[in-house]
Amino acid sequence: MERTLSIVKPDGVSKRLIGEVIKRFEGSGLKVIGLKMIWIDKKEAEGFYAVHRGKPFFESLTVFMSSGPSVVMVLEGDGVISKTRELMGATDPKKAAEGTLRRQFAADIEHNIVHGSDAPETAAFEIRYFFNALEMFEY
Ligand code: IDP
Ligand code: MG
Repeated sequence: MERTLSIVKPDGVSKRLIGEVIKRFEGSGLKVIGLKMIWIDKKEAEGFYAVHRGKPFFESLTVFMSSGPSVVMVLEGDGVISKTRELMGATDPKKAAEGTLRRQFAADIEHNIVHGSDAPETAAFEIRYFFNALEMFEY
């Protein structure tokens, strides 16, 4: 079964959107198999977003991601990667489809409340980055 990593980013947590994000994922038939609140530090944010190192927004993004607690979760389901990306909407909320999480709640392209892996390989890396085998559950 396909898995993905999602994060309710610090802006999403401070806007009290943890429940809203999980409600939409679960409401689409996806299963939460791992879940925790963590405060990502600057170095961890840099490692997580290593593919974006060198881009103009890298410094600001990693400061933002370490600015408060996040909720990280592992989701499982058929087509979970594309389903979560669809529910999130485009990176830039101005370009995100009507009714998506980012369109509805995000402030701007950086502060866009939620993360979701974009491919099976990145999902595998991202899940391992935050979760060990004992923190994910079959049910
Ligand atoms: P994604 O989260 O939709 O997969 P990515 O291109 O992987 O988007 O970028 C990772 C994160 O970096 C975005 O979610 C957003 O927070 C931030 N970001 C991406 N592009 C920009 C930009 O042009 N300016 C500022 N922040 C950006
Ligand atoms: Mg991405």
